[in-house]
Amino acid sequence: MDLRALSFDELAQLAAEIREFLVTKVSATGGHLGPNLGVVELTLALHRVFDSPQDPILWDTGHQSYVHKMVTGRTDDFDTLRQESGLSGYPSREESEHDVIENSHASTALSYADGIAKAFEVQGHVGRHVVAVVGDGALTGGMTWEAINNIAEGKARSIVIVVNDNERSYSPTIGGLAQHLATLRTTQGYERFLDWGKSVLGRTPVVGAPMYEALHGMKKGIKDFVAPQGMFEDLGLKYIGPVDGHSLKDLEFALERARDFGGPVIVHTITVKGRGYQPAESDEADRFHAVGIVDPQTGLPLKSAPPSWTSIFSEELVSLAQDRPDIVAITAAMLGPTGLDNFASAYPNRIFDVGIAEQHAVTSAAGMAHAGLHPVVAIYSTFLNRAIDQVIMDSALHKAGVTFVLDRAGITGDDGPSHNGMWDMSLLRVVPGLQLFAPRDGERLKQALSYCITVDDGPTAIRFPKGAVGESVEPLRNSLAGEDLFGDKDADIVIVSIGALARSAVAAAEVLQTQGLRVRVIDPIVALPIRSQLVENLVECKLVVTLEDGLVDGGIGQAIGTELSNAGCNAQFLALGIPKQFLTHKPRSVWLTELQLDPDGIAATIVAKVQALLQS
Ligand SMILES: Cc1ncc(C[n+]2csc(CCOP(=O)(O)OP(=O)(O)O)c2C)c(N)n1
Repeated sequence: MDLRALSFDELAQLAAEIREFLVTKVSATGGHLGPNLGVVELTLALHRVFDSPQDPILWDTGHQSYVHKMVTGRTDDFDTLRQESGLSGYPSREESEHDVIENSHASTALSYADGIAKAFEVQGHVGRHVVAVVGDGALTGGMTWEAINNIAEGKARSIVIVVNDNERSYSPTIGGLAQHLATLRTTQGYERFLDWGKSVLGRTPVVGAPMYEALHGMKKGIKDFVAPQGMFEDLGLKYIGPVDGHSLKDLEFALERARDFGGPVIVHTITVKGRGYQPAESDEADRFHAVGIVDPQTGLPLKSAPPSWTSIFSEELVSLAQDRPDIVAITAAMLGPTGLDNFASAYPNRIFDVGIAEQHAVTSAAGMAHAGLHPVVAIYSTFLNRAIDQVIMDSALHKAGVTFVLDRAGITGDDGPSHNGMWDMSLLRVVPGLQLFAPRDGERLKQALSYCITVDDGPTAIRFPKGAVGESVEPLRNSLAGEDLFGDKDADIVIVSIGALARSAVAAAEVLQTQGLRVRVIDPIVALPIRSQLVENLVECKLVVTLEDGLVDGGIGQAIGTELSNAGCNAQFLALGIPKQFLTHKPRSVWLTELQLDPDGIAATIVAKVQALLQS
């Protein structure tokens, strides 16, 4: 569709149709509904003013790129959104030349844009621009400020930064920056800019004297007609706004000026998350940031959710903290999704939302531990990746009693490669003194949490997957190895199951038993450090199989294998888990089957190993 051929009235009509389309499609598949409803006009304006892909448009985080997908030829694919082989929920370079970054970890777009703009300069690509759209939430991440510091230097002249300010991350965006944006929003500069914009637009369809004056005015000092106290200006960046992010005219006017300015510019747009969809607009919790399958009329889930790992953690922490006033909780802008909302309601003075700032969260927690608190940092496993240095240096080296609770660990599936929490165990394995628990069920999660909050001389971590927690897997007996879940103590084959795949390990053992193999399943309970009793308990068996919902490379299984070999154990060894590859979006259950981490797959791999051993 040629967006540039449409009148503003036609565009308004198109925007309404896009919203209706999004509600219909996303309510059927699940996805980031609220953020995308908020950027309909912004996306249309960007694609009219800039020439993607010649002018790359980078979506920070990328969860708000649905409309961009629609206007770049992917409307027909929305029935498959986030489904196996279907449309990705984030930009995807495989899908389109209009998609540039697909990492979906927040706050990276400005650095990417800085690099692209510098490359344009070096290569002499005159006239090309790079646009980075960054939310007020993503703007709280440290990388954006490292980027702004560089962009303000002026060597990346073709950058246009669009701040999509909807006052929200999931919950309202916090911190001094959010307050500053609020100040900018409420200055009279907003009205003055718009009035000025309208009058100039009215007179100037294309270029001409008034346009010259406008540009001249801009170069002379945007401060004359925008918020006078703009921090961005003080940092050396031109600032345009605030602009009504639902007015196509105002947006285009501002974006054209930014495009033609000749240096890095920030355009501050004000949008409403969930715009035009009443259930989202009136949802104070998160404005439908991300939804499952919902009734499009009411926005209510079609199925009630069974108890999740998150909800078990959420309730248990509230209960444990009752008698422990030193327990505090930290979230990096994910209060609801990590289950800390209950803690926040129960102990409003003991919750800290630090913004999308995982590195800061970890080091701030270490500071709190130093001063006598016991912080519980609840974070998605995948987002801990960027704070590993802080875990090692600020937390472990300082023997800080901090508990990390890693939700969405292992394969998450639907959100694609960036959201699988498959690195945490390999990364945490190298942290001196850190104790890690990968509970197999809700009961073990509670036990791990009540232990971890007593550890005050080093970091502890608990990791668990996304979704329903399911029934507990009761132990057969305690053993030196941990807890036995299946089989005799002197079985030939031992499956050491780390974490939430325990049920599958037991089911696989049942299959193997029917085939005449003698199998024992144990849960070591403590994933890290590898306990010597576990190793001693395994040295006599013939085949040790480790199973984990994490990367095989450098994982807990390989750590156990190394310890066994150091102990002179002659047992054969097999480590099962996630191979070192980026897993595209498809349901967790499908991936587990494909990677042979479901009961039949585990059993088949073990049978193949046994057959190979018998033949050798
Ligand atoms: C490093 C990192 N931490 C946390 C998240 C989870 N997350 C996804 S979107 C989001 C909020 C983003 O807010 P904002 O940038 O304002 O975009 P909006 O959804 O409001 O448009 C968060 C915290 C993430 N993607 N990356």
